[in-house]
Amino acid sequence: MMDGSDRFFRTSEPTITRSNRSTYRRKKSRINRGPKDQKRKKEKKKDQRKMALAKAKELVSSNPVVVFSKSYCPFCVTVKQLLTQLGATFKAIELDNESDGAQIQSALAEWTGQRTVPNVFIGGNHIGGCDDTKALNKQGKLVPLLTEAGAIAKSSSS
Ligand SMILES: N[C@@H](CCC(=O)N[C@@H](CS)C(=O)NCC(=O)O)C(=O)O
Repeated sequence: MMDGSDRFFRTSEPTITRSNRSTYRRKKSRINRGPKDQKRKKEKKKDQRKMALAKAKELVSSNPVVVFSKSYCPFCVTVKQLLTQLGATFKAIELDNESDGAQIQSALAEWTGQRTVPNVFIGGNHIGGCDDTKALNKQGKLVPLLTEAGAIAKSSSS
C-alpha cells in the first residue's frame, strides 16, 4: 500500500524529457570540467595562439605595411587615412572581422608587447600604434620608411 514514504526514494535515473534536456547537458558539461578537461582546453588555446602568431608573422613578412586594426577603432581610421594620404599601399587586418582575431591580438601582445590597435608594421619592423606612426610622420621619418619598404613608389627624380 502507498503510504507516501516512497516519495523520497528514487528507484531509477530521472527521465530526460525534451524540456529538461538542455539543462541536463549544461550541468553535465560543467561536471566534466575536471583538471584533465581544463588542461586540454589550455593546450588548445596555446595551440591557437601559436597558429595566430605564425599567421601574423607571415602577414608581416609578406607585406610592406600591415595595420592590425579594428573596423570601429577611431585611431585605426586615423592611421589608415594617414597612410592613404601619403599614397602608401598597406594591408589592413580588421581583427573584429576575423574568426581568429582575438587570438591574433593576443599573439601580437606577446610578440610586440602592444595589445592595442592599430598595431603597425613597416618593412617587417614593429612601428607601434597611431601616436607612434603620427610622431614618425611629424619627424619626417615615415615617408622614407614607407618608400624603403616598397609601399610608396620611389619618385623618378630622386
Ligand atoms: N594611444 C593608442 C590608442 C589605441 C587604442 O586605445 N585603441 C583601442 C581601440 S580604439 C584598443 O586597442 N582597445 C583595446 C582593444 O580593442 O582590445 C594609439 O595611439 O594607438
